[in-house]
Amino acid sequence: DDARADRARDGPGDAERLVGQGVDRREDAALLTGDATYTDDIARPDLASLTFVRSEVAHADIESIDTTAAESMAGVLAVYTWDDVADSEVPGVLPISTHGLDCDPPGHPVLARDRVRYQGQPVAAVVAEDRYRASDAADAVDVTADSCPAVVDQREAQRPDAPTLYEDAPDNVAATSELGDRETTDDAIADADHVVELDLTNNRLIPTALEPRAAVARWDAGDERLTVDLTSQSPHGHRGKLSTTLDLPESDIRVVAPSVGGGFGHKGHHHPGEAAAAFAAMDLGVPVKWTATRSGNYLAGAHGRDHRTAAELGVDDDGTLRALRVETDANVGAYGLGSSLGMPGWYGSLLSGQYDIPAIHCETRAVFTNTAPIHSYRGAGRPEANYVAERLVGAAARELDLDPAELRRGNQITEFPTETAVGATYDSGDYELGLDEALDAAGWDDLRSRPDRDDEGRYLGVGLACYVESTGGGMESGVVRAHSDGTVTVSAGTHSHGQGHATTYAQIVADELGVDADAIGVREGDSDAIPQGTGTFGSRSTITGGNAVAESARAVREKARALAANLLDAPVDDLAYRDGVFSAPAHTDETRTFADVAEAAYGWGVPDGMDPGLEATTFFEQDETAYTFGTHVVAVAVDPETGAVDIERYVALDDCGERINPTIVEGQVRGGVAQGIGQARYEQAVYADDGTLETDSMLDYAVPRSFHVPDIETEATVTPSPTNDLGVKGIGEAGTIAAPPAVVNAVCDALAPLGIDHVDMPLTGDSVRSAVRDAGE
Ligand code: MCN
Repeated sequence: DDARADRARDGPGDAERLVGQGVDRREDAALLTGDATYTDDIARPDLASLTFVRSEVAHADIESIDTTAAESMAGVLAVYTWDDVADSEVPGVLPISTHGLDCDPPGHPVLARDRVRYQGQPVAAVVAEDRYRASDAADAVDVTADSCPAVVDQREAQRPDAPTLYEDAPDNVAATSELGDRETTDDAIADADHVVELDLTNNRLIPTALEPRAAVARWDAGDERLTVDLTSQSPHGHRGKLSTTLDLPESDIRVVAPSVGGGFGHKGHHHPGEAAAAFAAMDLGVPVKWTATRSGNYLAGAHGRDHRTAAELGVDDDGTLRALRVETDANVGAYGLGSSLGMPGWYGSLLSGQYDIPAIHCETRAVFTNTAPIHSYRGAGRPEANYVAERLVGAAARELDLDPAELRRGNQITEFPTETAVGATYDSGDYELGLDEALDAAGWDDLRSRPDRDDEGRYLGVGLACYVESTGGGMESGVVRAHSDGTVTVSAGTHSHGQGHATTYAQIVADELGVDADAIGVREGDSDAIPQGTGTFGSRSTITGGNAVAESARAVREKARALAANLLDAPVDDLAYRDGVFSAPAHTDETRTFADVAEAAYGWGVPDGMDPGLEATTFFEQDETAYTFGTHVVAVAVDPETGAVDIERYVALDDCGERINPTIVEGQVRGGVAQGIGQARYEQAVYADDGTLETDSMLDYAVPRSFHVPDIETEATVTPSPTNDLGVKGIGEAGTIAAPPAVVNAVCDALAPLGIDHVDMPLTGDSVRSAVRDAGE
C-alpha cells in the first residue's frame, strides 16, 4: 500500500502508467533480424573446439579407452578421459542437492569414471583446432566396454531382478516422500460413494530449444580468471556450480549468458559440456568452445516429466470430492539432477488443484533408470500434478453423469488465503469467475449440446481443465543505476531467453522512477555485473526480479527527491515530481529534471551527510508463494478411421494477477499451450529396452510445428496477489500446465460413446486409432 501511495504521489497517473499496457517488445528487432549474439556466434582466432565421445550403450563397465590414434591426428590439442580429471586438482563432478534423499548417489562425472549409465553419457572429450577435426578425432577414440543389462522403466527398475545402477540404492529408489495424511485419506476413500481410479503415464519429454546448449570458456592467465559464455537461465547458479566442479572460487569465475534461444528449464542445469570446456580452457590456455549437436542435446540434455501414477478419487453421489490418493513413480534417469531427486515440492503440493479436497495422500518414489537425467521442463512437477487432478475430476464427472464444469464449480475453493490438505497456502483467487468466463467465451453449453458425431463421422468432444500454479520463490536481486546524464541501467539476476524482461522491467522502472522508458536499459546475464542472482525458472522473474527492480527504483527516486530538495533549496516534503521534473512551487519557480539531479549526484550537488551516487540494490525475498490460476476449454473432432484429432477451439483463461504487459502475457500463454499440446498429442521420448534412445533427432521426436497449433483464444481475469507490491503472479508455465488435461479430457469426452475411458499421452493417430480399434470399431 505504501508503494502504491508513493507511486500516486510521484509517478504517472493510472492512464499514463506503462505497467498494464501491451507495449511492443523492445528485444524483438535484434532477435528477428539475426543481430543478436548467441554463444555459438562467438568467434576468436585461437578458439579451439571440444567434442564429446559419447557412450553408444546405456549401461556398461568401461574396460579401456584408447586415445592414441585420436591424439596423433592433425589439429588435435588434447584428448581427455576421467583419468585426466582425476589426475588434476579438479573434483570433476557436477554437484547435486542430496537434500531429503534416502541414499547418497554420486553426482554426474564430467567424463564417465568406470561405468556409463545412459546412452550418450560423455566418456571422453576431444579438443581440436576446429569442430570438424575434433569430430573426426572423436570417431578415432576406441572405447571398450562390457555391456550390462539396462532398465528404462521406473516401475520395472524396482523389481527384485532388475539391473541396479548404484550399490547404494539396490532397488534403484533414490528417494521417497509423502505428503498429506494417509489414514484420513484411506478412511475417506473407503467411505465415499464412488471411487474413480486411473493409472496415468505422464510422458517423458525432451526440452527442445531452437538453440542447443553451448559454452565458450577462456582462462585469463594474467588475471587468473575463468570466463564462460553460456546458454544459461541462471548465470550466478552456473557460476556456483562451476566453482564446485572445478574447485575454483566464485570470485575467479565470470559467467555471461548472451542471447539464449529458449531454455524451457534445461538451461538452468549444469551439464558436462560447460564444465569440460572450462577444464580444457584452463588446462590448455586457449579458449574452448563446445556446442551440442541436436542429437547430443536429445541424448544427454536433461529431460522432463516421466511419471507413472496410480490415483484414486473418492466422490459422493452429489459430486462432493472426498479424498485423493496418489502413488507416483518418478523416473529420474541415471543421474537425477537436483530437484528431480528430492521429489519436487512442486508436484505433490499442487495435487489439490482448485478444489477443496479434505483428505489427500501422495506417496512418491524417485527411481534411477538407464536413461538421460531428468530435471525440470517448463512446469516442472506442476503439469504432472494438474494432469492427475484434472483427469480424475473429468473421469468422476463421467462416472456420475454430471456436467464436468458443474462438478468443478461445486468443489472450487472460495476462501483465501486457504491451506490445502497437501500444505499449499493459496494466496488469492476467484476460481469460479475464471471458470465462468472461460465457459462463456467458449460457448460451453453449445459445445456440450453438439451431436456425438459430425457429418464426416468424426466424434465430437469438449473438455476443460482448471489449474493452480505456484509461482515465484526465493531471492532475486535488482539494481537500478542512474548515470550522470540521467539515463538508467537496470540489472537483475534473472535471465530472459524469450520472456521479454527488457521490455517489462523497463515498464516497471519507468513508472516507479518517473523517467521515459527509452532512457532505461535493461541488462541481465553477467555474473560480474551484480553480486548475486537466482535466475529464471518457476515463473519467478516478474514476482522476484520485477519487485526487486521496483524496490530499487523507489529507493533511487527517494534519493533523487532529497538531492532535488537540496538543489531547489526547499523542504523535501514540499517537492512535486511529475514527468521527470522536480519542482517546489511554494518556494521557487526553478525546476530540476531527473537528469539534472543525476548529474549532481555524482559530484557537486550532494548535501553534507549524503553519499554521492544514484543507485540502489535490492535483494528481494519472496516469503509467500503466489498462485496463478485459470481454466482452459478445448473442443475436438476425432476421426475414428485414422485416429486424427482436430482441435477445433482452444480457449485459455488465465489469471496472473496484475499484468505488467498483457501482450507478453498472452504470448507466454500461447507458447505454453503450444508446448502443452505438444505433450498431449505429439512428444514422447522413446527408449528401447536396452536403453537406446529411439527419438534422438527431430525426425523422430515430434515437436509441434506451427500448423499443428490451433488458434489459441486468450482471456483473462485479474486478481492481484497480496504477496507483493506489484500484485503480480507468474505466467510463464501456465499453458503447459493446463493444456495436457484439457486436450485429453476433450478427446476422452469425444470417445465416450465408444466406452473409452482413457488414452495415454501422446494422443497420436496411432494411439487413438488403437483405442478405437480395441473398443471394437
Ligand atoms: N508478465 C507480466 N505480468 C505478469 C506476469 C508475467 O507481464 N503478471 C511477463 C513478465 O514480465 C515476463 C513474462 O511475462 O516478461 C514471463 O514472466 P514470468 O511469468 O515471471 O516468468 P519468467 O520470466 O520467470 O520465465 C520463466 C518461464 C519458464 S519457467 C519457462 S520454462 C519458460 C517461460 O517462462 N521458458 C521460455 N517462457 C519462455 N518463453 C520463451 N520464449 N522461451 C523460453 O525458454
